[in-house]
Amino acid sequence: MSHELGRLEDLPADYVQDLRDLNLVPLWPSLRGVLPPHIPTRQTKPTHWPYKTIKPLLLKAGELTPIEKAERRVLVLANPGHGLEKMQASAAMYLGMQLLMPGEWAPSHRHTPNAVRMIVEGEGAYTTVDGEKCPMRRGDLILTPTGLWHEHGHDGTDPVIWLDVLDLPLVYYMEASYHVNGERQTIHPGQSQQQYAHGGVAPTKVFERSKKAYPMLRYAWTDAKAALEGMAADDPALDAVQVTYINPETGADAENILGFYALMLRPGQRLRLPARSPAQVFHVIEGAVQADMLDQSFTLVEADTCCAPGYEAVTLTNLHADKASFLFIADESPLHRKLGVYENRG
Ligand code: 1HN
Repeated sequence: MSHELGRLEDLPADYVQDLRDLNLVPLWPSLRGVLPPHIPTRQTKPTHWPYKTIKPLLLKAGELTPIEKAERRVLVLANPGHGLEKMQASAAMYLGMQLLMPGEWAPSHRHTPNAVRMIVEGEGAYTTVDGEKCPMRRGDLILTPTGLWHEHGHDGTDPVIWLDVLDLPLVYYMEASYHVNGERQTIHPGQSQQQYAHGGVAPTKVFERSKKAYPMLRYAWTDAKAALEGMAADDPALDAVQVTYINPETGADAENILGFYALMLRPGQRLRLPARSPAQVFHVIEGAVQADMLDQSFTLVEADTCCAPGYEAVTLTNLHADKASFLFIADESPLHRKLGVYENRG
């Protein structure tokens, strides 16, 4: 049952002022606002950021602002529902397209928010995370989890562009966001990805497993794509051909707050994702996909990105009738599950 509650205007102005002078506020005029019936108020609006509109403006930023003046040369994909200046794609997710030009260097730092990079375009760049040099190739996912040093370099000949996904809005809201600048990292040999290159078996030192909280830092697209194609071929009846990027030591999500997935849509496939509480981001790695949510329909081509608010179903349609399309998905599921607010409403 929902009663009409008293409004602020129903109270004597001098009473409200007396409260305010003592840093007090009556709850009942705002109760329905903070606790709406049945479904949360979501500022996250379905939003589409076409890559072809971003790329020229990002290249222009490369001319206008030298890397030394930017540290990270990024155009932020901001959700207008939150207000552009908030630099949020959703309540917990930040998205940005970052440009590194040949020969440029983005110096080493570490910070409390967790980041991942999904490589969009270009060859020859690399990011060094916790001393591991991770080559950046199209579709690769590279982790830079909380607290780990990271820096970017580029030995190639053409611009490199990637999509950054961070839990910055949440960590900032928690008043827990800060960074520390560092020295150029000493690169140690080895690729964590080689340690975990085969599913179902994990490296075992005598009596000891990896003590690293984040044992695998680079997830090559060639491997994720091969896993999806293998699943699809093995089980033609499987409708959601999807993998989750996990920590290969624990099987948990790769990072603590945001979840990362790759989804394959078979030729012409239409897939309805149920209404679940976390907001989601979709980015086309290969192919073309129509994304329908609420009253919006986005046509996503390669390298396009869009976001969907939580508690809404999303229908994805592969616009290619003769070949598969592949999406990278980021969402707030790990956060919702850990906090106990995760819901699947079907
Ligand atoms: C950051 O450290 C990077 O290291 C990119 O490339 C984007 C956005 C907000 C805060 C830190 C990077 C970022 C960021």
